[in-house]
Amino acid sequence: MIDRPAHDGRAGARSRELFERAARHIPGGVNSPVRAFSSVGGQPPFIRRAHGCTLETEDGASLIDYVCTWGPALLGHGREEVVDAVCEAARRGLSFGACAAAEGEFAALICASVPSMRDGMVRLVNSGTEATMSALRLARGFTGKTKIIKCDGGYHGHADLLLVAAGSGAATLGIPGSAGVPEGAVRDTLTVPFNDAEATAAALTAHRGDVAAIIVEPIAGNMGCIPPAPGYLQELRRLATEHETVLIFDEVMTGFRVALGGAQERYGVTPDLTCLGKIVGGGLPVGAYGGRRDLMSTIAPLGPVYQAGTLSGNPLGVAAGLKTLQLLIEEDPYGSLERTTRKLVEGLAQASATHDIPVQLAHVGPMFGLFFTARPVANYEDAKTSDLARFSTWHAGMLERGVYLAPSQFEAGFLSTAHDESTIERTLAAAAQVFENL
Ligand code: KE4
Repeated sequence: MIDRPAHDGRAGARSRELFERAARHIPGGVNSPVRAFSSVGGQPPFIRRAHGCTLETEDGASLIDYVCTWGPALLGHGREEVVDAVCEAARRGLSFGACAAAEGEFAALICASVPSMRDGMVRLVNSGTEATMSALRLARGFTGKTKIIKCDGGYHGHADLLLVAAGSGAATLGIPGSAGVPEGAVRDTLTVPFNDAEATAAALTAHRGDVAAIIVEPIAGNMGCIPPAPGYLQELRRLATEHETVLIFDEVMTGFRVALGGAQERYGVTPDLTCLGKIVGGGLPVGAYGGRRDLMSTIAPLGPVYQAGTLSGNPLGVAAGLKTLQLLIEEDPYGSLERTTRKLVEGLAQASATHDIPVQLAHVGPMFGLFFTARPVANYEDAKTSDLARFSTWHAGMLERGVYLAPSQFEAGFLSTAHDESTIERTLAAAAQVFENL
């Protein structure tokens, strides 16, 4: 093992060996592409253990984690009450494939917490992808319409109909954004810029009477972190109602993160359907979609829209999600999370300004974004003006100083309740050094 500081998170000999071994049998050595560090260079450190806001790597480094397993670890890694709940459930059986009491309890608590589900229903699935895929099928089945509108740069999982390249104009038909996605699968998917209600209105007008759904991340978290412009979400709500189009908030990332009731609670805009993932499973594979009772009553076995899943609502995911939700309700950490994140973001702004590094910073609750550009960032086009080479140097510099950031400019950063004052101070000390050398 080369002599390196205990906090140096770059892949050492052990991680490199494990990466080489993984790559023999797993495409790219990873089970999800972004983990390969392709867009920032270098190799990923392998994680041996995670606790609180700390990751321990196989090379013995201890890192401050701002990925939080892409959002789920809002209560920190390995929160004892959640682990205990999962272990207790596991001892009763890993999966029944049959009805169990905790599912109804969990569904009731989700519906009580998420405004769009308050008088409605929710269906548990196993990932955010399943949640959005199912919600869109439901919107099409309920309305009998075929087109869907999404935002350029919005990511809603990897279902074919959502893997669409950005449309050149608001009303252009979708073109595949991935090999293996046939033209027909995206022909009815329209893309518009985020934060552009006019373009959305134009797409609805161009396809009047045939747009089943608008699906949007209410806070864009897959092009960095971009908050909604004032009035944007309210206008989408008005347009969807006017056109009898289902408004779907993809809150897989923002759900239970930016408020207990997600972005829809924070901004006071209630969609017709909401997709959840990440935190709803407390770190286990759980997704969910739900909302208006008339819509959800169209789902099998009540109605003609089919959706199913062997492990949907399984006892372990329900145990983790239910306990996580109960703790969030009991502890209400949102004020503290807001203050801690603001301290981080303000500190980063100050450090970058000290070294004349043009950055755009944004945060909503405990999710934040940093772009290396002088141009204000309101949508994906703006985000793409970020200096990606500079981002890579930033990412590597922070990793070398013990701070583990998402390995892509187009991802958001996440805090947990385990990030405390000293965590932020250590992060800002590292950032000052990296900005100085950028
Ligand atoms: P999953 O199928 O990965 O559980 O969820 C898909 C999804 C849906 N909607 C939103 C807003 C999402 O952010 C995601 C997944 N997010 C990515 C990171 N931005 C997960 C990380 C990964 O792909 O490895």
